[in-house]
Amino acid sequence: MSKPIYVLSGPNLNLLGVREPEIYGRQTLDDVRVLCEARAAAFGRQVVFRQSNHEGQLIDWVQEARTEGAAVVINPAGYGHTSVALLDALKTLSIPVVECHLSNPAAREDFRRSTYVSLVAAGMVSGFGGASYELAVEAACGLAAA
Ligand code: CA2
Repeated sequence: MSKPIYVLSGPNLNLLGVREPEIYGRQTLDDVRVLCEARAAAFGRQVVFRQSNHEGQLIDWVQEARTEGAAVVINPAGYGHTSVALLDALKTLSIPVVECHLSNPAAREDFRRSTYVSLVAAGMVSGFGGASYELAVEAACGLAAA
C-alpha cells in the first residue's frame, strides 16, 4: 500500500460552512474531506485529513508526515502568514508540499499576499473553495513518489 497524502488545515477552518460563507463558501470541512478522499482514490491513494487550531499540533502532524506520508497538502490558514515554526517543520520534509487556500489571498488584504509556506511549497492552489483542496490533492498525487 502506498503512503497517504496528508491534508492539513489550520486554525478556524473547523468553522467552514458555518461562518462567513460569502468568503469561504458553504461546504463544511467534512464535505471537503469527502472530495479529497475521492480525488486521492482516483490516483490509488488515501488521505490523512486533519484540522487543528493549534500551531504545535500542526507541527507534530508535519513531523509525522515526514516518515508516514507521500506528500503534504496544507491550508495553513492564518499561520501561513505568521508561523516561522511551521515553515521550519515543513523544511524538514523531503516529500512534496502543496499549499492550498479556499479564497484567493492575493485579492484580499496586503498581509495575506505572502505566506511562509510558499517558501517550501511546490505550488499553491487558491481561490476555488473546496475545489482548491481537490486540485491540491491531485497535484500532490502527481508529485508523490510511487
Ligand atoms: O483562503 C484560505 O483558505 C485562507 O487560508 C483562510 C484563512 C486566512 O487567514 C488565509 O489568509 C486564507 C482564514 C481561515 C478562517 O476560516 C474560517 C472558515 C469559516 C468561517 C470563518 C473562518
